[in-house]
Amino acid sequence: MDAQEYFDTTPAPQGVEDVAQRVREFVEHNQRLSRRVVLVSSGGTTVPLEANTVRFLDNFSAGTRGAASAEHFIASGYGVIFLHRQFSLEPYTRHFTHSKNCFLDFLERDAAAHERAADGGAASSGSSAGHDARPRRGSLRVAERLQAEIAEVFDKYQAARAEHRLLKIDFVTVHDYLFLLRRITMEMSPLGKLGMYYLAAAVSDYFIPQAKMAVHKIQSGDGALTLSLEQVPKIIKPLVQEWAEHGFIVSFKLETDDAMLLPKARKALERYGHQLVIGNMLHTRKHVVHFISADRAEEIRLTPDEVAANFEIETHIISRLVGLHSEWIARE
Ligand code: 9Z3
Repeated sequence: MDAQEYFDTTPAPQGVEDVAQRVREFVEHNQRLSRRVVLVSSGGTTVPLEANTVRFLDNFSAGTRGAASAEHFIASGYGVIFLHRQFSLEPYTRHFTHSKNCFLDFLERDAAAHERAADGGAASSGSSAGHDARPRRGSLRVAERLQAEIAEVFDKYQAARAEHRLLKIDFVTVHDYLFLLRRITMEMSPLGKLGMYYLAAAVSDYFIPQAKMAVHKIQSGDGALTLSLEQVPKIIKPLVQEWAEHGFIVSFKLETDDAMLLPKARKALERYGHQLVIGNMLHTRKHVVHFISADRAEEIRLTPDEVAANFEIETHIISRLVGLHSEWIARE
């Protein structure tokens, strides 16, 4: 089915109009400041097998690419609309949330404050109650060994908040994603060339249309389960041709077979006629990506030293994209 038929036959998820309102305000705010705005999509989409969903299929993606890219876009002066899978990695918090340590490991007792308070308390004993500023015995603080690291991220996070540079919107299913993508890009269209669309989410290629989906939990007594899935409509087409026709549109192509990557990336570019496809392989995606556009192909690869230092390839990706976006804006 094509995109129009999909939207006509699939019930819209709740809350899309609330999101549209928030995006409109965000876009207007950034326009007043003549800021560029980028939509970053991130994380995997689920495909429900039942309307009352017990089972679903999922697409691989931790959200690292999207969350890291969002931070680098903000550092480069952009406003970022971060459309992400619920509970996947998010800008700033990503440095701490999905680690093997839980957040309690980041804390320690503030023994010094406790002693200071105890001293102060002794000196002023007998004074009237009610103004006791002593921290309770449970006073906690960020562990000494993490102070510098957390402070650095905290400052960037606070600045992004204070400058209203980040709007976060989450999705779970491929349906949420498609409806939100359509609505958000339409609200972004007044940005014209100042808008960028950076589609890093791992979007399912297959789904079960509403009319063919089981309403209740599929019962397990009948032996093997055979599923028939249909193709998700190619959403980049209306995105490029209708919803964001003046924007700078970057899609990602993910493959696991080396021989497929560049041909498939080129094919996507030809089919949709957008500005750039970034090709990446599942197992090397953190170290090498390919930029494929109509007039050039270039590789971005971390050096061995950068790999050893855990350097983020998104730093290079975003700085290159900011340059390409500037060229796009300057073009007649
Ligand atoms: C990507 O290729 C992303 O770079 C990754 C990032 C999902 C690999 P992580 O989130 O991984 O950092 O763990 N995203 C696009 C994947 C995709 O579904 N592309 C479609 C395709 O390949 C086209 S829209 O056909």
